[in-house]
Amino acid sequence: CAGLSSIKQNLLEDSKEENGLSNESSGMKTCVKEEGTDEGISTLNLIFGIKDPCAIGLSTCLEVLKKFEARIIHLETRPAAKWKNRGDDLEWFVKCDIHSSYASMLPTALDKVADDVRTVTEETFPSFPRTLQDLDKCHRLIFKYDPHLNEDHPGFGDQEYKKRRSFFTKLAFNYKSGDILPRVEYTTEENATWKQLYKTLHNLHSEYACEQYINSLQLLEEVGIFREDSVPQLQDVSNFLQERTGFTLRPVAGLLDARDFLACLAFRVFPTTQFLRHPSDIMHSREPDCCHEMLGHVPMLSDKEFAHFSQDIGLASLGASDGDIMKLSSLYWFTVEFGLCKQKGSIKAYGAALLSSYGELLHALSNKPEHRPFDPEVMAVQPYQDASYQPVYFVSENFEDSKDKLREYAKKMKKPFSIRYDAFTRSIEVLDSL
Ligand code: HBI
Ligand code: FE
Repeated sequence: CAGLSSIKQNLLEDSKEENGLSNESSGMKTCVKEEGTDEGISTLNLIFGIKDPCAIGLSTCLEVLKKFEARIIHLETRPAAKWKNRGDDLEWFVKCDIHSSYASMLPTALDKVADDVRTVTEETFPSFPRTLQDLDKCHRLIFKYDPHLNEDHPGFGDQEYKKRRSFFTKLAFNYKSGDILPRVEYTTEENATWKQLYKTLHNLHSEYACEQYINSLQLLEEVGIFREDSVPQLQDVSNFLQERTGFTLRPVAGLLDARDFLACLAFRVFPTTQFLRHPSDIMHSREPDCCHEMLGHVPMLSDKEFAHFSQDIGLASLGASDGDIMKLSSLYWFTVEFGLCKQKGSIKAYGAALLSSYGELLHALSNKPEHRPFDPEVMAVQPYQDASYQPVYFVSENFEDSKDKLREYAKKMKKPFSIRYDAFTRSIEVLDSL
């Protein structure tokens, strides 16, 4: 590193000049917090890589901080986020107090001698769950199709049905992460609803469902978890999935807020409704019910590639802006709910909303709607509707290809931090944050 010091020193002088700090008596006085007052002092959180991995690289950066009379509160070396693509795999995090009038200059000056300088503030991203227990707080519901509130709901005038729904709502709200999933004694009527839908859809699946779905469904039947006569129990299904892909279920009272819903996916947790649709409209349900979860989502969640893909949407959602949550919701919609894929020269369904809906499955695979190639940029902004059949569906080449494309898309989402999922502890590690 010989000679580097003087080169960097020159850079530093340049930056000082550009910033109007040409000499030590530039008028910038002490930045140390005065006792009892925060006036004029800003706290900066800086993250940067050093151009040279030897110690002098860091000391050059610290020189800049010294010139600006920054008071270092915290200095840390840590692994750089993998996707940053820097040669060096370490980066530095500095928290410092600096006179407010120079707060914007310091990152610019540092940028001359360091790599990829970023400032992080506490307000720049929404908070998100980091552990399985935190998911207990991800329970904001959307009351769009609630039988108690929505006159169009087929159960609106049915007091018995509404009482039963309140029972399921309580079950979901009382559940805490780590609890055994509550077993439900389903009524004869509920089991009859399940049976009718099960039999009807079964005939279609062999022709229209993707092979991953068909294989999983067969396995679920073989082990006795899926049976024509009785609604499957969440605990049994959750155990089944956990052994295959690590996904587990947790009960939910209805349609969750998109941010909360997607956050669960990041932990390979699938929020699952336990109630059944109203018996007056068995072939159709505007809200997710247990039939939709079991016949739509569960078989696909036991496929490794698909599980990975689903978790990736969830991970991308953590700390994302509201705009990006909308885009990820749209992506979720056109894949996990309404996705089609190519298989052995024909197009098959893997989306849960299709696989659990007799009418839309036939519509999606007919020549009426438009079939477009899988492209996250397009899917993220494609308007969608939940009141009638989709006019457009997107067709994946395969799940691996879709996963890679989704990852590329997620990388471009602006976040002031990066995250890693620790599968052993089922928790999220946050890098670059405070
Ligand atoms: N909530 N319970 C539940 N099930 C879903 O499939 C679901 C949800 N909330 C939002 C949602 N799906 C999507 O439309 C996206 O907004 C993520
Ligand atoms: Fe769904």
